[in-house]
Amino acid sequence: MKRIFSGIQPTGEVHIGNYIGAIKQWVELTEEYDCIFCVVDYHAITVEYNIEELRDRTIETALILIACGLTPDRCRLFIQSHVPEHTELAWIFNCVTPIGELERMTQFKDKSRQHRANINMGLMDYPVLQAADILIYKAGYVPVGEDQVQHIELSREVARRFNNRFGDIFPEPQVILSHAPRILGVDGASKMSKSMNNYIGLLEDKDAIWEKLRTAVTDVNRVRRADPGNPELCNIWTIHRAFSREDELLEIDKGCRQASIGCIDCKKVLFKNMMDELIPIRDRADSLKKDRDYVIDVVRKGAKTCSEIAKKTMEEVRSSLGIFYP
Ligand code: AQP
Repeated sequence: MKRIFSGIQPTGEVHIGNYIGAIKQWVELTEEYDCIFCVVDYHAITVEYNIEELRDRTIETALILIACGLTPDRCRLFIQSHVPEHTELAWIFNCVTPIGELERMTQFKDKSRQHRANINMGLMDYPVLQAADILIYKAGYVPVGEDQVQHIELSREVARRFNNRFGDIFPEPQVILSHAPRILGVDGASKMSKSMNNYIGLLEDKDAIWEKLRTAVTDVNRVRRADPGNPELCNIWTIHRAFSREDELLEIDKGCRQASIGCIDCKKVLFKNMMDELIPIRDRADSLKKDRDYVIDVVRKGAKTCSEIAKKTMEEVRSSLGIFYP
């Protein structure tokens, strides 16, 4: 069975960009692939963070993934730091990765601008650790949002360089993009992001979600209700496509272009469909919150089975490198 790996950072509240850009697709892919999903806590410490919050966010993120459908009967789910071979392999990959490749990564440039006082080595090395996360399991496919595509290309490059120098050990992983690879924030300007105040949280309450949706930027050229709109220029439309039925989408597309419906009418349909999908997730998350031991048990078992694979890969890697390891 073909293997998939993907991860999510516990840097903040999981939002609908993460959900429709990645997690929803992860759940679908468990039908066809051998799936490994991970809460990547070591990635989260590359920027300033609150120590107590990281602990809570890590287990909360795992809990949300389970509530979304990534249950232990469908996939392996664990926390990155519980399988230390990830960082061990990252060190080895550092030795085949030119610094220039890392300096040109868009995320590194963006995060360096956002965190001028803390441009640390980990921030630059982020994609190398990501390559190790994927390749330690020899995963051939990585479902991610558009923002991560450049990093996966670098993982391919790392695998190629390693294989050329030390022998054919790693596959060159391929990206699987979802149908909603880039969701903008409610500001309609930049990517919906945990670290920006522009997101709709997956577990936010109904009123808060409606308030954010109601005021979210749509097609900026549609100033008055009587102006025809263009769904292709509207961020709400990209979210609609992930939550609404085909017949509803056709009707809204037509109504928007002919100005027979307004943005609020369109948002009301989206809100209803979003809630229909998100409320069962919230209900499952609420029950899991009452049984944190279950969540801890899931990630512990996930780490145990992933460790077995990771240890095997590291044996191969050390042997091919010429490391003395009796
Ligand atoms: N706005 C988005 N649209 C589509 N996909 C997205 N993803 C994130 N934001 C969007 C995808 O979600 C997965 C997990 O994301 P992550 O937490 O590992 O990475 P991130 O890109 O750093 O997420 P954020 O929310 O933007 O966090 P911060 O603010 O900490 O940088 C990935 O597959 C990602 O592509």
